[in-house]
Amino acid sequence: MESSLQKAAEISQQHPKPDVKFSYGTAGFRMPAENLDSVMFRMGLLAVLRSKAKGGQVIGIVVTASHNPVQDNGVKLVDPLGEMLQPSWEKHASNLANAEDIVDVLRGVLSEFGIDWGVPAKVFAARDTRPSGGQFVQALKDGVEALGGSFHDYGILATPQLHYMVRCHNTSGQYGEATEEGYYKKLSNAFLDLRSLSGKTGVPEIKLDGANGVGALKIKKFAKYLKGTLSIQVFNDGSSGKLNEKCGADYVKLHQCAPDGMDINPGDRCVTFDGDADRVLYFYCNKDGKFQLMDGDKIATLLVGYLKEKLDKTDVTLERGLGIVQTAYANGNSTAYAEKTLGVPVACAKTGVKHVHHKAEEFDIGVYFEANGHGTALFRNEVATKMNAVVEAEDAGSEKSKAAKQVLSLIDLVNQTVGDAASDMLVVESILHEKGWSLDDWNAAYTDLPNRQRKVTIKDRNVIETTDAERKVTAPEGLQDEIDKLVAGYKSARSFVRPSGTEDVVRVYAEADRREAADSLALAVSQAVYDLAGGVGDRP
Ligand code: G16
Repeated sequence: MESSLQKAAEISQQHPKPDVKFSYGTAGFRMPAENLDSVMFRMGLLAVLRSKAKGGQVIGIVVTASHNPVQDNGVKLVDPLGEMLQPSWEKHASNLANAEDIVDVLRGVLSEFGIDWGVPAKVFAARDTRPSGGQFVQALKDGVEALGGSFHDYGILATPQLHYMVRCHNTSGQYGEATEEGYYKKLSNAFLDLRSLSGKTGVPEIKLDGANGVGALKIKKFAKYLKGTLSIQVFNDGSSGKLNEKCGADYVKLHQCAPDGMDINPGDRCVTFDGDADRVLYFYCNKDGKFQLMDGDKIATLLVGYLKEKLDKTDVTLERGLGIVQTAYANGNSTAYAEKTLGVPVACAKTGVKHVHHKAEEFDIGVYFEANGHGTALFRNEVATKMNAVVEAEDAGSEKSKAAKQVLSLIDLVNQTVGDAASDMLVVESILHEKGWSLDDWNAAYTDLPNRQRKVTIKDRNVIETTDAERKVTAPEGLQDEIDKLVAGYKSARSFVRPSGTEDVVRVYAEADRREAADSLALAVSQAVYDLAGGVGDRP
């Protein structure tokens, strides 16, 4: 062990640490690519320790900065069932990234978790389409191999595909085959089953904004497995535009407009992925030419409504039930719709998949979606067991049996490891197709309260401290009072601010009864943040 640690220290000289303070944020480390080489090498080292600590199961590493601009990059670790790295390890990731003496930190982790050095370690890695990705995968490999771990490079994958590979491998193929083809086969088979169970015909046409990222490449491959059941026209496929520039799910959500590079007519069914294809949103222009966004809240409520309908048909009862998990960004009307109209409990967690995912595990079926389009559904094994029992007990042609089969196919269509734009899109398409709904029909379920998000740059975003699932500010002093005062001046209004964990900004969210009110509240709160928390650059 000691010689491996010393070897790692030696090789780390080839990956010198810049004078930067690193912190494992909402989705790992994220910043301008030029600062990240040493972090990559060190995350390779940490992944080896994590794999050993988990009895030799595979640990995943994704090199991506998702929705950030192309000059950024990032890295995050993936735990054995494809979920985000256990939060208690994040501080070790940050310590290792910042360490002058890496051996000291590695020894500390080994002893804190009583890690057995003799356990062989395995790491899977993949990256998005950023130009800096290739060299970073090499740095990861250097780290993994310096500590004697085995390394498998999947090349370019959508982030949720790598999460999927990790789970498949660690469940010995029970979850699926750990190959790209295996992923397409499992999900497309489930989609085709849902199609035939629906008894409906027709080929919906989709216009997809691929954010000039990996999702555009992968959806073209995926489409071939769908056997002509869906027509997907891909825009922003990376052939000319820049990654995430004026396109992609983050842009569409933030600006509440269609992306550049897309040709849209009223009524077209439009979809947007983010840069690494773990978020998806739908949008369209209605007959009056007004832009309509179907965000993560709309997707979650569509899915939960569908599941509830199917569960009711099967008469199956679930001890922990069906629930939905949202964050502070969820539109107030979506929460009311879920609770009052659908009759489904809603839990609130802090922003970040790592928080919402764990909250969703408390239900038998936990559907989580962030308003930005990042989400999935988690199904406990009992759900499939109960559905299989219904299928066995009931006549094959009965409504009960059909509903149970539909739930079973849906379980296979969902990538339960993390939000997955392609899988989520196929879930939405299955539901819309079965119901015979257009986006207008779906949108009519409830009307969003007008809302606005803004970003404010301040000297040090860490001066903003929050509580109550990030809905209230505790520092700097006086900021929450100011927000409360501003909110009181508007009808049906709500606003909160929090430091981003992926960008060097403070995020501001506001909603109110009217568009102008939401915009003006968001502006006023942004100005308060700028004034009271050390704004830099132009005042909003
Ligand atoms: C990541 C996380 C999401 C989070 C988003 C923004 O998404 O996975 O859970 O909502 O960052 O986080 P923040 O507001 O802290 O910047 P992605 O798609 O960028 O990986």
